Amino acid sequence: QRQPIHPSEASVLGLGAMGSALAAALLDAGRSVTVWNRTPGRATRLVAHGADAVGSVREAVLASPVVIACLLDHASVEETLGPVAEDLRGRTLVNVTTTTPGEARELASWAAVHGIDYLDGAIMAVPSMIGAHTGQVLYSGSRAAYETLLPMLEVWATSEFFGEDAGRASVVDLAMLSGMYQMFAGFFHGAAMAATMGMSAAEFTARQTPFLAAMTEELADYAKVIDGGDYTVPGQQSLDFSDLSHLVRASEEEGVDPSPIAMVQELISRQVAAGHGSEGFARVYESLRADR
Ligand code: FVH
Repeated sequence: QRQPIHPSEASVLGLGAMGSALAAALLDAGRSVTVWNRTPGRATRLVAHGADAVGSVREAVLASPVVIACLLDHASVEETLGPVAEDLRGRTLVNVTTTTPGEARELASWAAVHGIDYLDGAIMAVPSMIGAHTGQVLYSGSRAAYETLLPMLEVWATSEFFGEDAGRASVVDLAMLSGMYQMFAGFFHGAAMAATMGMSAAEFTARQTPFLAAMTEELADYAKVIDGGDYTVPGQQSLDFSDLSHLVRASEEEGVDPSPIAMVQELISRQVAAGHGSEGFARVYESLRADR
């Protein structure tokens, strides 16, 4: 059976900051690329670089065996791809739009119904890191698609495959971002506290950065306790000792919203109230983990 001849190797849907970076990296690597964007006029630089710009999603889909969606969110992916489901049949869809795990699984099921090979991607990089190999893209979904496309995917960043459940890459991505944003929120709270005695955010940062860096050394020990499931192992800082109500009070006294630290104190209090005060601080994990 003769294979269909495609004018390009990959089509990129969505030419925002990230979609443009992905398309540019593919072109830099000598790949032929078709591009589409909802709002016209965003393809000029890519076209100068060798991309073929088309005016409809359907044309973009029909142009390549591999379709890469890099849109705003899950809703925009559904809105864009829904009308071209039958055109996607027999092609590979790589969706690097940020979605929740459930949304990724929903798209994978939709793709299966329409005979589309689905690979979900979670980009752990900013656009300037694409092609510079300083970032990572996590994948889950079709193993065959991942293995076949790996030489192309590696043009963007280091790739890692997390299994055939399409939601898994998103779980890892969002778990990493969750840790990061909560660290930032803690930093903002600390900066707001320091500001009440006239310390600039820059001054506070000079103190906070090395302190936080040193504290991240603790994470590996917490991980050992969590994975071992024994919060009574000697040498741990206890939950009773970790009571943070004075931090909450201090924040209130200084007129600073205590929300970030109050949230941590709430997690500690739940475990203390359940009778675990003498156990290690890592037991806070038990207030959070999924019951599976
Ligand atoms: N930029 C980054 O640093 C992060 C890094 C981690 C992963 N994200 C995710 O990548 C997706 C795209 O992000 P982006 O930075 O390219 O985002 P924008 O520059 O805002 O471009 C958005 C594109 O989506 C198009 N779009 C929006 N809504 C629709 C729609 N309803 N139908 C079709 N296309 C739509 C938009 O088109 P237009 O506004 O120019 O017409 C842009 O092409 C995202 O999931 C990040 O979380 C990037």
